[in-house]
Amino acid sequence: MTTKSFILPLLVTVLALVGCDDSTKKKEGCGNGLLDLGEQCDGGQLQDATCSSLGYYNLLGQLRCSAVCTYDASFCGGRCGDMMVDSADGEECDGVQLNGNSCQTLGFAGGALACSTDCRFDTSNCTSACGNGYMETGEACDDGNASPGDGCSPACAIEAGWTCTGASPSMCDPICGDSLVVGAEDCDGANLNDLTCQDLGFTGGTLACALECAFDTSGCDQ
Ligand SMILES: [Ca+2]
Ligand SMILES: [Ca+2]
Ligand SMILES: [Ca+2]
Repeated sequence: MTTKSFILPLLVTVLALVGCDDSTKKKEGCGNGLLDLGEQCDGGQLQDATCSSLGYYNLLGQLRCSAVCTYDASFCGGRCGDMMVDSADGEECDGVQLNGNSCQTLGFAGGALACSTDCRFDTSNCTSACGNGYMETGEACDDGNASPGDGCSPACAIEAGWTCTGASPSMCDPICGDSLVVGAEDCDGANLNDLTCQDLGFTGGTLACALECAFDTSGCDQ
């Protein structure tokens, strides 16, 4: 065996060992560019995750991998769940951050405002009180009482034939011209509230309704 023929196989063996050592080293540890157990990412290996797939708003942002092989979303903008209210991205709230709001600022009498998992206000535990004279969310009117027949129902809905202001308390007035006789109206259009001239003390004649929903007795006989 010549020296040359001895050295060549040795060199090949050494190179192979070095190569093997090198590839063994590459199989473990953060920074080897390969995804190892417990790593979210490594270098450019991001498991196909993007800012968007992780729920971030900045779709043009670039997801990166940190030095400790966790996702670095610092260029991804905000997301729902990061405890920051990203109003520009449509969030009303985020977690316990309610952006300075409460049930009261949203028009309810009281209760506990919460934030849903999609960063919208959850008003299910807010409370309103019909009849307190204060217009609240969920009420069409609140005239300060629980009486029916005055325009605002005991459930704070506007009754048929009435119109109510959105003030607190609501002021309700009959609608003259809707053919419904309510409140202080004598009549409305052709609806004479089932009354006649005789009912009103006249001997006869034809009862009519004036434009302002009061009786017109000019056609009644004395
Ligand atoms: Ca957020
Ligand atoms: Ca109320
Ligand atoms: Ca009417």
